[in-house]
Amino acid sequence: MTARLSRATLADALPRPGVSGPPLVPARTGIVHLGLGAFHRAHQAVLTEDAAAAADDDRWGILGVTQRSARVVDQVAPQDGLYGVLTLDRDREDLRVVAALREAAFPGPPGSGTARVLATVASPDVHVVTLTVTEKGYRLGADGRADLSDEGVLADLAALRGRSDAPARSATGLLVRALDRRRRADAGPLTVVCCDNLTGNGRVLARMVDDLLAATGDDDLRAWVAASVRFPSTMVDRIVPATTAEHRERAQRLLGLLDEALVVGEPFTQWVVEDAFAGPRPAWEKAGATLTADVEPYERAKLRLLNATHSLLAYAGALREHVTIAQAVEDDELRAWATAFTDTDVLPTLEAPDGADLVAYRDSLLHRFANPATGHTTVQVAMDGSVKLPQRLLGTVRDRLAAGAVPEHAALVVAAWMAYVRAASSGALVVAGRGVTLDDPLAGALADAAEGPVEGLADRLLRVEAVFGADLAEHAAFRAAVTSALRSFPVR
Ligand code: CS2
Repeated sequence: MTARLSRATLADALPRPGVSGPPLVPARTGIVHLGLGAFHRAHQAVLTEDAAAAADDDRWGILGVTQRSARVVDQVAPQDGLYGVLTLDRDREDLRVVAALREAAFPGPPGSGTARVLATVASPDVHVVTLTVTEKGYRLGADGRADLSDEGVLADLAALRGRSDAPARSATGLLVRALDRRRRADAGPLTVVCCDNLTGNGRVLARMVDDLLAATGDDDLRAWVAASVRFPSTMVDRIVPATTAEHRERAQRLLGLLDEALVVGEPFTQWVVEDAFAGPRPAWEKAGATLTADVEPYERAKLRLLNATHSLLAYAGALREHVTIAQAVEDDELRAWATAFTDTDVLPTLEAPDGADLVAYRDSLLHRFANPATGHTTVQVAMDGSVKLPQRLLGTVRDRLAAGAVPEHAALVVAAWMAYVRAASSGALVVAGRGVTLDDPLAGALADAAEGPVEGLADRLLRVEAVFGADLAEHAAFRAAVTSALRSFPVR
């Protein structure tokens, strides 16, 4: 039987061709990360380790906090926190073993994960909290503010008032409880770095935290957070598909060890971080990150070009039974739709970040999407459309409408999502012989709106205010554009 990856087995296994080991093993935990999914492990954790190694600074180990289950904790704990990142390109595969994750915790019941997270954020060694909890993890209300009716958030606010270590029920609730603990421990200023695909992610998170603090009525805590906690915005980018059994076998061939916590990524990585920190941080610029005063042009370009085009390829691709994004981008018609969408509707809404060439960026995206090696699936990207589209697509729609243009290509993306919702929620969607169901936090409401006569489908879905707000359903020309774009899809 193959041995499992751990500090002891790794020391015996290296060196091996195609494998690199951790350049530095952190001696302390300096970062708490909420949302220990594959993306964090393939992105910020790697850059943090590179930065720490480049600066020979061993303070930046990570406590990774999972959200929904203890699965990742169970995967990494027997491996001493070590895991591999398998980078896949058309003609290249390499594996890197990362040691940045010093600890992992699950805050849910049973167990004392929450107590551990609160105590760690209250440690003076910790200077940064990062988050990748996905769009739905923030429980944003339709107005972009904290949803104060959410039961998980309410339970966390009650725990904050009672100063209890009860298991956390929401990411933002856990965060404000941790901020309270830090203030009471007098552990000093803190920087909270949102790394999710939200427009103006730092500002959005700062406002949500403030909404939650206002609801607690604790004015001292609210004032301390305003004075001592910074929320820089960031743009994060790396395509990280779900790890499959085949990926694990490839990694095992390279490493000679079994890695249950393996993650996979494309070769490209980018991180642009607003340089507005309340205290020390890893020297991420030494690892290739861009530290800048203004992240928003980068973020907007990435969300509107990369993520929105990804969604178009995912919905339209799955409806044509393309299993992977790479297959979807090889479909001439879909590729033409993607290009028309970016060129006609998205590019006019963007301002190029310093010295960037957005047309070249758009071309590079299609090349990245066409990488067949990662096996990134259309159904994975199609998940959670109701919370993704407002962030990546509807800003483009609103900007174009405000400029007096009818964004027909963006309407086609909306229509692709609607056709997907209809097919997936009615059991009619089959990709590679497998039935696909609708995986979305609003699945129930979307299925209700999608049911019924095909005519009227666009109107019914446009009236889902949590997605489209109150304005878009009222816009006759946009409604007509979506209705007409729906004809490009097989809607039954
Ligand atoms: C994708 C993103 O699943 C999705 O919604 O669009 O995860 C995308 O792969 C990353 O944002 C790339 O940086």
